[in-house]
Amino acid sequence: MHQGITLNQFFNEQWHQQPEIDVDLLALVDDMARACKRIAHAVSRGPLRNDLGNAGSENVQGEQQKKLDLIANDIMLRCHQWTGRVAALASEEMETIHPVADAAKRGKYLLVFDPLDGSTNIDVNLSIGTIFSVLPAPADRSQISEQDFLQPGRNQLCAGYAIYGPSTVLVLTLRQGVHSFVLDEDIGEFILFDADHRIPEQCCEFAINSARQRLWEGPVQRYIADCIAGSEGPQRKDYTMRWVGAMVADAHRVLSRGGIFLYPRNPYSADKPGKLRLLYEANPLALLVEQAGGRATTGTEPVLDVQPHKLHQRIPLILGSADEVARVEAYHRTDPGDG
Ligand code: AFP
Repeated sequence: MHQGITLNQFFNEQWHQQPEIDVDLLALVDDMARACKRIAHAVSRGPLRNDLGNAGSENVQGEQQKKLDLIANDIMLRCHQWTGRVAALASEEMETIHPVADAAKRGKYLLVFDPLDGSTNIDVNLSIGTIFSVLPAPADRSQISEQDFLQPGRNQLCAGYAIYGPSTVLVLTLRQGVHSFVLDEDIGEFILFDADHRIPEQCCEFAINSARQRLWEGPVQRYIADCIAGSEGPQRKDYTMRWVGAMVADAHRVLSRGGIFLYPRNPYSADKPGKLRLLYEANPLALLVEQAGGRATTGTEPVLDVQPHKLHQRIPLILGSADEVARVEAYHRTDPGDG
């Protein structure tokens, strides 16, 4: 696929090659591109519009909401709820699901998203992003419930993220490969720059918040210790560590050049087994990584196989280069102890 074409041209060409791709899903991708352009603009203007800092409210997770969290959430609602393609939306920033008001305009997709991941990075001008996942809506859309969203990640029809960094980049999959587009602000178009991306199978870079080491489960303790032992240790190679503090940024680096991202299970907290949310953080990134040839696991099972039981459910997440994630899974199999 040739570089330099627009998002619409790219998917139009894909549709001619694979007519089974639903044109309504392609239209939803176009809606999403529009929403991400608007969020990118709002984020870049944040300091100039006094939109930094806390909004004075908390989300369902009990976390302080940033003004830009709510602005981004509002943009996502305004770009998707009138299109007739979405039956209902769900967001990290909304406690309950948001069915499209006019039942007659409820489309065949459910959209679940984190409108602005990495909120604590906003005020210090570090990379943040929007993460989204598209699920099939039920045939009968007259009564949409939270239960309709509780589908395993393997059901996702589309997943992706926009990362607001030196450039605004949109990375997405419709289950036929992972494709990346960069926003050309001069013309307001996302331009293809990496089609059918493959994540390197080998890596020597891990991403984990080492300040929480005391809370990691045993296999992750041992894996990270062995990485730190470097070429003298069992991994027989030296590693480096990176931690941005916004999963979308850490995952983008891992997807782009290889590596492994870990936000492991906390065996000391039954109600919060991990920090990251399954439906709108772990599942979309897991689908992207698997589509690019990588792996995504809880430590003991593929993330995409997990059956959700509540909308804002948290999950341990380990994803990245296939060989490295498989190594961590082996640590869980050979010595699963929690201590
Ligand atoms: P915020 O959106 O509150 O900044 O949290 C971001 C996040 O959910 C995820 O994007 C990061 O990888 C993770 O939290 C960072 O968690 P720590 O602050 O514990 O390192």
